[in-house]
Amino acid sequence: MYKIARRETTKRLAMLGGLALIGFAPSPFRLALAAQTNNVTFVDVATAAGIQFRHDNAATAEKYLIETMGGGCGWIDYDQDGLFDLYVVNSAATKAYKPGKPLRAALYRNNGDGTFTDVTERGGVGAEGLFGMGVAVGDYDNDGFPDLMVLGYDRCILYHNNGDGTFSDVSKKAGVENKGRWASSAAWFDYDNDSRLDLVVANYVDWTPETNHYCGDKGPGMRSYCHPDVYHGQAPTLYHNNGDGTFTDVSKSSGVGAKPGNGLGVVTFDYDNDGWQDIFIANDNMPNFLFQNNRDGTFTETAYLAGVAVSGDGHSEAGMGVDAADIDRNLLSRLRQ
Ligand SMILES: [Ca+2]
Ligand SMILES: [Ca+2]
Ligand SMILES: [Ca+2]
Ligand SMILES: [Ca+2]
Repeated sequence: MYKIARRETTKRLAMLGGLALIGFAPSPFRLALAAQTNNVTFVDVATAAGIQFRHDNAATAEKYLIETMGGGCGWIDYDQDGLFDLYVVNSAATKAYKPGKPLRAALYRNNGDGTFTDVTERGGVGAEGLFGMGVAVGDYDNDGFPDLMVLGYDRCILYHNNGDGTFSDVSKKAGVENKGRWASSAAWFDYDNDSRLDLVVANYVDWTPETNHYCGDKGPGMRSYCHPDVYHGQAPTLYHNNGDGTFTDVSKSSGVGAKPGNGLGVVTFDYDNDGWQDIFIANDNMPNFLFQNNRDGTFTETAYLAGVAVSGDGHSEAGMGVDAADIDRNLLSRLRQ
């Protein structure tokens, strides 16, 4: 037995919540709801905490599609002192964009007193030259120190945590460069229950600088970014952890890479409670993927059967992120896109 929340329902609830909080159409009921629920506030302490990082969107008049994406970030307790440290991802120079100084990602060590120290250089995790899209944290070699998988356009970087404050780029040796694909996000999970983390990567579209179409009206300042439908989608990648520091690309044999998607978000969870991890991929403007784990190294794509491929009225949605959680504590996960 399984149960997945209808995304339309959750989306409407989210919209209702948003309306209440920002005071749109402020009925007395909504204002009362806001007064009850809006009792948590946040203060931006980034500057005071010593986090100086600024993401560069690398925007140009050429309107490269990769310029439309943010970099993402992740918490990682890389030195295992019990305090979460912060890794933030950046873009890079392109054929059309030449920044004044080289761009890099950043690792900030949590000092435990509300401040952070930039330890990128010592850590060796700057990812210079990578047009980054996101990061996934996981201890793939079970040595007790979490490692960094940095997603990016045309390639990815796997940084192995050496346990002494430094990391090594092992992408090539590990076989997870994801070369030639536009990786937008990824998740570490153990799909074959061998206690070693495997990796699923959501890929976006086959855009390249050489195939950068002109979209929008002709004329100075009239060019716009293209819709992703202008390009072909890319299938997700599934890497199996061989247990010796290397991975095997099992996208084809597992069925996960059987058809192209426009993946921007991925979450792994056991949606049918059979003890085997399944995969959901949020696709941009095309039906989503739900890969049911067949417990034999293969997956079956069941998004339509499970009711999570398209919206309630049958339209594809602009899926750009997804999470799963047991929000009503009935031990069944619900999807939120
Ligand atoms: Ca730490
Ligand atoms: Ca590790
Ligand atoms: Ca595994
Ligand atoms: Ca399952």
